[in-house]
Amino acid sequence: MTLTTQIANQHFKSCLMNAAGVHCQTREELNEILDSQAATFVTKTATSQARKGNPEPRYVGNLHGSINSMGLPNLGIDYYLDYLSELDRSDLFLSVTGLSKEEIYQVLHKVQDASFNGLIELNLSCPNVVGKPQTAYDFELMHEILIEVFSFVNKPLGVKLPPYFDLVHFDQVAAILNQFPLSFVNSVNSIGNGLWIQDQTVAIKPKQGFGGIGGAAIKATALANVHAFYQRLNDSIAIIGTGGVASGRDAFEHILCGASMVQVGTALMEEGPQIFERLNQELKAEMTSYGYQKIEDYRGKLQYMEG
Ligand code: HRO
Repeated sequence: MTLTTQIANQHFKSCLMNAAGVHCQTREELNEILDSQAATFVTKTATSQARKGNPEPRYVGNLHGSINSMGLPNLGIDYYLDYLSELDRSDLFLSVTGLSKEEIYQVLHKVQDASFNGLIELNLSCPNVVGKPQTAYDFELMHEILIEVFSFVNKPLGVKLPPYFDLVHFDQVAAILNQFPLSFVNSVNSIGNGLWIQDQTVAIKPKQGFGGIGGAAIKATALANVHAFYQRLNDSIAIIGTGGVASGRDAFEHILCGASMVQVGTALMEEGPQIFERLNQELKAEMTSYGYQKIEDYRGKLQYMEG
């Protein structure tokens, strides 16, 4: 029985890791993920300069779901590149973005020129920056950005996408993504701009309470996105499944839908890095119950009803 998996020629001892934004802002938090039974880590999404993010409270969660409007708090791209160059490992993920396309290019030029030799996750789907739309909902802009990015980045790079809800949108997005040598696509980021209400008041302060929804509440949407892209993307583009993973069974379903790696956000926030020990054990138990020995025995083999 093994949970090993592969993305962009990198081998991982497990298929479970953190989702960007959760337990990954400082080197102390990232070290704790490395010390856990997670396969690897992805950093908090880094921008060209450090950011404090939005006013608090900006996250509320439980095991049923979460809402956040963090506003991209991070220590800046230089911090993460320094830390990653000390680690000098090719199996770590660095998440990056910018508040404009120019900033995205600036950050990625730095990453391309640095000694970093891991995987780049380009976040095109942050829902929480005041006045900034989610890039990946503007298909023309996403296309333009990917043309420029692949003109100078030759390190393994994938994109973090927001959830889509219409089958035509999956067709349109996949048609764009298939034009590029992407190493992976990560579906999904939080569902943008939900509202949580406690008593008579919004649960978080920024943006009058509007924020990204995560956790169990979004599992169905996440699975649909993973499978829709699995059906449409070139085989060379791996899929990372993110959304609503709090048990081994949840991870099993993401893999059945086509995910090669599964990320954990809200449940990691609630339980801490020891969650990976439980999830690895539960996923193995789920696989045993179906007679599967490895991820590739069932990845993407979701069954449909006849007729
Ligand atoms: O920092 C955030 O507010 C944030 C980001 Cl960048 C993201 O990609 N997804 C999310 O739910 N929150």
